[in-house]
Amino acid sequence: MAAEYQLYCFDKSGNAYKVALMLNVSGADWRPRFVDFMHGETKSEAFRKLNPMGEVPLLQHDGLMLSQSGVILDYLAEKTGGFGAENDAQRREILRWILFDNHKLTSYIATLRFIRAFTERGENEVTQFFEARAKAALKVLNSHLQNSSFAIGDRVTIADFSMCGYLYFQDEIGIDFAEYPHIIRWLADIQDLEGWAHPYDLMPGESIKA
Ligand SMILES: N[C@@H](CCC(=O)N[C@@H](CS)C(=O)NCC(=O)O)C(=O)O
Repeated sequence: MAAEYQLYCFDKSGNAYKVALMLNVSGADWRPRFVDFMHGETKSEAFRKLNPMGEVPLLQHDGLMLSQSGVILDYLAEKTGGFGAENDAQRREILRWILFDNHKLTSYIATLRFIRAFTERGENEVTQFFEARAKAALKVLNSHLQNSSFAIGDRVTIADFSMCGYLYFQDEIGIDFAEYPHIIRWLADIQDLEGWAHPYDLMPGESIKA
């Protein structure tokens, strides 16, 4: 029987990981569908028919095809009843951190990591620029986590899943996380959740397809 949720993803995608992690720690019945990003599948006509934005994650559920990790996380919080807001103030806080993540944290870190880990471009003005922007965002998050166990208090929410998306790829980002001790503590706390797995173990890649 087909799994309830089908996630279009690949193992190098921290954006897809945000959703894969949510599905896994929620104990959802889900199955990954490998998207061969490294060989251009997201640019293909067939994929653009599924998602005109040409991106993973893409979640198929109940006749819907959802894109944008923040939207999918919000949808899953509603469907599973877990890791979402318990009141309006929390809903706004979750949205605030997800927007911060999409604009300032993931965007710079993901691009920096991509250039460093998957291209031969080497260090240049672009990597310098992205590194400075990434570090500024990490500093904001680190300061916040000094006084808060998780993004919005003592409870893990989808805002945490969004922001941690790329941060388990530390070796590939090329930034020393020792400067961000509260982020290290927070990542370890998320890692303690039942169902946590590293992106490379949770989603299919070139060698393991699903
Ligand atoms: N804001 C989007 C970002 C998604 C994104 O950048 N996905 C990348 C993989 S990590 C992608 O599929 N890129 C395809 C391409 O650029 O062709 C989200 O949160 O879902």
